Amino acid sequence: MRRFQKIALTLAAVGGLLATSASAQWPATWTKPTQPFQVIGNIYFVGTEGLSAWLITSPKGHILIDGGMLENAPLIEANIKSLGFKLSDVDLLLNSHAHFDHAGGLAQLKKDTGAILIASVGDKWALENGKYPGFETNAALNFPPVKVDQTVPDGGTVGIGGNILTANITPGHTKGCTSWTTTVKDGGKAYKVIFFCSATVAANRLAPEPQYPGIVADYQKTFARLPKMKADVFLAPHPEQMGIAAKKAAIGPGKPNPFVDPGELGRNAAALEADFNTQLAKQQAAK
Ligand code: 4NZ
Ligand code: ZN
Repeated sequence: MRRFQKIALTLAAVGGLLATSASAQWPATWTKPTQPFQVIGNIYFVGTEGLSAWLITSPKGHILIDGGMLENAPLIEANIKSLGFKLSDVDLLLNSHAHFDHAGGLAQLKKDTGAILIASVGDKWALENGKYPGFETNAALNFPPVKVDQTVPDGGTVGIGGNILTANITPGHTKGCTSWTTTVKDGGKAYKVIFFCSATVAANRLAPEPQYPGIVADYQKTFARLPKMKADVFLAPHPEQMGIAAKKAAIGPGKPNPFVDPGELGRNAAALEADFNTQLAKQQAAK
């Protein structure tokens, strides 16, 4: 297994995950296997302990959202198979955003499933070049490039069988950050689901030299939009961002599905916006 060794990051902060301006290593949870499980209806968690990957199944073919790190591809594949699904039935790959920790496994997954990849226009370059825009020369952030077969605009839909997903471009964390939304049926009821892209500042430079032109306005646009979006089920790219451990522990026959929480998107959006404003002020003061 290839491991990312200690790398020197001259970054202000990396989403609170990594050390500041010091050598840092990706959290061990990101590549740590964990049991896949049914989240709600035909949606399954197939990621690792620290990086989400989502399988949406149908008799006509399955959709897989995110590939984790490069090392995660075999773990995701094993999870899909252990749930009783076939890799060859995965026909569509999607991505929350084009960072090494969510897109690194996509090239391998594409090869092994034969699926096509549909992604946003804004993230196409990063996916096809395997680079972190704005940190192009930092090899530790590279990942295997993967061809985007088709692009989707904001509001565009993709799907297989009865599973239709809408691409909501919520830019900032990346230029083409895509929050996919869909409706899922469970126990005779329909629930709105968001596969949230992310809106953390993480390692992004906001000022004085922005990570990409227009990044601050993009985050602000996203924070204006998120409160208007409604979701009964909030699914995040990092499992701990959605309190997955507590939810998993609360799953049980006859109990309400713990993943149904119509307030979760709004609470996250407010916290993320507050953090963004703090980081922006800090970065502006540092110039
Ligand atoms: S992320 C870095 N995708 O927000 C950047 O969890 C962004 C993330 C993780 C790590 N980085 O630059 O080291
Ligand atoms: Zn990211």
